[in-house]
Amino acid sequence: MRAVILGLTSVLLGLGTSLASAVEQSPRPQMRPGSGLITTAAVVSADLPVRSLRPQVRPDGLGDETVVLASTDPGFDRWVAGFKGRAVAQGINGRVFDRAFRGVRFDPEIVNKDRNQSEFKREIWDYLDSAVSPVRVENGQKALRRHRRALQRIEAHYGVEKEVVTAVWGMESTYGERLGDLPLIQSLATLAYDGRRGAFFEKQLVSALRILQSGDVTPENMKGSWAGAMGHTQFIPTSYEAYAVDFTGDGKRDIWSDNPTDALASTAAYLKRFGWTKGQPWGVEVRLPRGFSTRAAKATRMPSQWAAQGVVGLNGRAVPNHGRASVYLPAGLQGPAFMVFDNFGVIKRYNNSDAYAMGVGHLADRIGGGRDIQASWPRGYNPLSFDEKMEMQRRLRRKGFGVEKIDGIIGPNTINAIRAFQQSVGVRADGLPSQELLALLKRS
Ligand SMILES: [Ca+2]
Repeated sequence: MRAVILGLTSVLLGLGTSLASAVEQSPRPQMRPGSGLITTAAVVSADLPVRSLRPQVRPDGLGDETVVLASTDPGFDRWVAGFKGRAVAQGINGRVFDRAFRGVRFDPEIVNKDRNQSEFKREIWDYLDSAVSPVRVENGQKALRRHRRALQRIEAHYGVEKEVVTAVWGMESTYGERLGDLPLIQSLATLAYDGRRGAFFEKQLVSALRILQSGDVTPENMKGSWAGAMGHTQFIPTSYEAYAVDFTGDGKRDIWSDNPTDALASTAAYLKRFGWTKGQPWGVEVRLPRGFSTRAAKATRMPSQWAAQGVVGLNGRAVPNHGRASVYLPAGLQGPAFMVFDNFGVIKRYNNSDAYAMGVGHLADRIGGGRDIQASWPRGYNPLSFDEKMEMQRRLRRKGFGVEKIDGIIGPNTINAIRAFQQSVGVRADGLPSQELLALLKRS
């Protein structure tokens, strides 16, 4: 997947140019179909989802009159008039349409976000450092405690572990902190009119209007990311229609509410629908025998068959029989290895990326008290601890290299600041958050 930069510190997963049919079955818009098992770091870095870090708050403020006036676009107004006919032909009530489009304008900011998706290369270890940061694990444990009763009921009903549902929540909206606050109809209408993937967004827009027509949510409360993903676990409208559930029993599938119950249940329903097996891990870290090849990893075998080939758990014994599995080498043969089961593929139905699936799976494990990945990543440098990363960010900021947020997360803004600092002192501008860098910051 392509990662994109929006704003200074935040990175998100953009929309791809090829929206495969898989998109229709995925709760949120995706870039492109997955490329199967990733076996080298070089491939991995181009295929990482970093969308969960995306910014949701627009600095300019929606509803600001100057923004609205500046974005008036006669072509857009004509398009809306034409689209109304198509929407009504698909069963949308004219009054529902008019109410939904009240005050809706073409939003050039949305188009900017869609078009200016800068590439941001990210290694798997950097991705996991932030996707499964100590803060996110701790906040996940707190969120689970806070919503334990609802999550337990959801687990009992759908057979999806509360830790897994919580982990998706953490990845998608930082446990409800970042739902996206852009008016959905305006974002989708802008993207449908803009036309780069007009057919896809027009379909989402009609779906969004049907949701309004159903009375689940008002136009004022129907908010989302710039790309149309909505609520605590970021469903796009067609996925909402197909999979969202009312779990609170008030007759509304409210995935936007402060109460995340409907959204969390909808996520569990989605995972269940795509074959989640309760009790089966996403994956288990394993040891590989000497001479193991990346080609061998792609085979699908039972754990006992893998054990016969020398692929065993970290305890040296065969991995318990959780069903058929392949071997996932997120950073090639030099990094950690995992035996991954069918549930790994189920998580990928949420976002078709191996790295995302591993992020969700590992975050769920850690929320449940599981241990960190044991083998080390082939980073090629001596990494900093989480606290050291924050110290590095503080030191960069103090020296005038614009770090937006002291959060221990290495995003494009921090990497740019590292590079600028490195250039200023005449060392190679590799942008790596290494022990060497921190030492240099302390010295200079
Ligand atoms: Ca409800």
